[in-house]
Amino acid sequence: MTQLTALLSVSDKTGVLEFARELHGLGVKLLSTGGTAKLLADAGLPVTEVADHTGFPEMLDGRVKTLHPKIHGGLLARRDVPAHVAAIKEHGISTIDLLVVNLYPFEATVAKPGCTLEDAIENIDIGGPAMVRSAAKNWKDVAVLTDASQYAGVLAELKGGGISQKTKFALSVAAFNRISNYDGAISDYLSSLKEDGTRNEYPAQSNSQFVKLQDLRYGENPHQTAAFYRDMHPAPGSLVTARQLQGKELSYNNIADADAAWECVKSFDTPACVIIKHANPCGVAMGASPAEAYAKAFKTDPTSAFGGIIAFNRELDATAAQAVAKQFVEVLIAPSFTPEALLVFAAKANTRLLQIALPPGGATPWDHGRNAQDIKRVGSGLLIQTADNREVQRGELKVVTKVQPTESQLNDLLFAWKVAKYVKSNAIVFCGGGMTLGVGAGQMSRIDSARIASIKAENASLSLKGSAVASDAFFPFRDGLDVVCEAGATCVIQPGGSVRDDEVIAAADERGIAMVLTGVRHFRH
Ligand code: 93A
Repeated sequence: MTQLTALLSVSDKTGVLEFARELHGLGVKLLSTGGTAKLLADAGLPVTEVADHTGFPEMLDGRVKTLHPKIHGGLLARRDVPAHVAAIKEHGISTIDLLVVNLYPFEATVAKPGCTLEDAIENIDIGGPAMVRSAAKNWKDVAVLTDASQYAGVLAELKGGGISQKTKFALSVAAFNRISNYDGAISDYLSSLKEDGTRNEYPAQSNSQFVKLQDLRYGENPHQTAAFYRDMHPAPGSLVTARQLQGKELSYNNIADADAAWECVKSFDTPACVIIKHANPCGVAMGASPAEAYAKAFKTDPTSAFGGIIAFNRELDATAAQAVAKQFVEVLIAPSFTPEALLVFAAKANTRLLQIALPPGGATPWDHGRNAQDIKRVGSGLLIQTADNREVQRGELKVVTKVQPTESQLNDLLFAWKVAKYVKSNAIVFCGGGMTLGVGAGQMSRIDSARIASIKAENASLSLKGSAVASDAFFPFRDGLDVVCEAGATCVIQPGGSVRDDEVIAAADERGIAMVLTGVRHFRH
């Protein structure tokens, strides 16, 4: 068997001497760069310096050490392609079968307080990643080790007769992951600076996934700074594709609320209007026209609607525009505006008008124009989950009471359920006739949300008699159900799944109301 060659070039020298010693014991020829070569030679191992191997000295303070055809030819040549074998032979290049590299400690360097731009730049490894990429690309012929944790496994396989293709592929994937993270760290770090090394708080591009759209005047509060970014490839129909037709600059809270309004309104197939305050819907309604939908949505909670963010899923016409213009509105969103509607707002130059095209296919299919992932920042970490893009279909509902809901009750229940999904938990939403009648949002107890929802209906002089009510999660006790029934609800939609479901269902039967279970929960925090 031909002798194997290993090239070792590591910044973090942990475990490398022991590993090299074992390789030597297995008859592997050792090639190495300056510092690594010295460590091995000092320990008495026979090692050839890369500079001697290539016949080209390390130069430019080590910036050029391994960037040589004798190295890259040896890593990249395919052993099963005769032309490759002939070419390296012609140029006196020998193959390298094992590459052991870990990179200049860029991440650790920039993490140090007081790190200068110059320090950081000198710690950008060029030759190491180049070799890692060459070896990882040619994984069928070359095993590439980028972390000391891989040494033992590779040694065991070598002793067992050779490194398997499975392992070589896994090593190649790990190598590309490492390079990708390394480059990501460099890109993030450099993006965070200006050319003089001072901090650029909101860079033009933070990393390859997001592009900055604008700096914001401030964040959630005036003492916070903020910027707005969008995905490199935004989903059609998402908020970031909006065109602002007029009005003051959008604020941080405007954007967050506009997103909540738009996400909710675009989930309806029929003309609908959503009014948002502090990320919660304070009025949602369907109507034969945008004007009718708005009038109904506004009725839910005229007090809270003041200064709201209002979204429509149909072209905004003059009639609806005139109605909306009577109230103070922060942001108005629609897929389009008639010229007459625009004229109504021309007199109100501060009102922000956003035009967003509906996603192709409208409200369905459900995932169109929605994020695949939700991301939340916590402490020094991230919580990432698939987005709550689940919509319960009529056929999935399970009636659990003696009383069956009527067709019109079912429509109200499904409407209430749709709205509840966009209300912060605990959510209790009373509806009837295609509009919200009372919304209880964001309370720490479900029963309080239920009480608040009925108080709000009372404040708006809306009757809850015969209403439909949705609860975003199950009733843990019958008390919450008692509150909504006493307020006037005659049908309920909720996920079910409580250990006390039986008690809650019995309470519904006792009160002679209809209850359907969705089997799906919509917590929103
Ligand atoms: O300065 S480099 O980007 N230029 C190179 O040609 C090169 N080749 C290997 N850095 C280079 N390396 C890196 O040197 C390796 O990735 C490794 O981190 C380090 C090992 O150097 P030494 O063996 O001299 O300690």
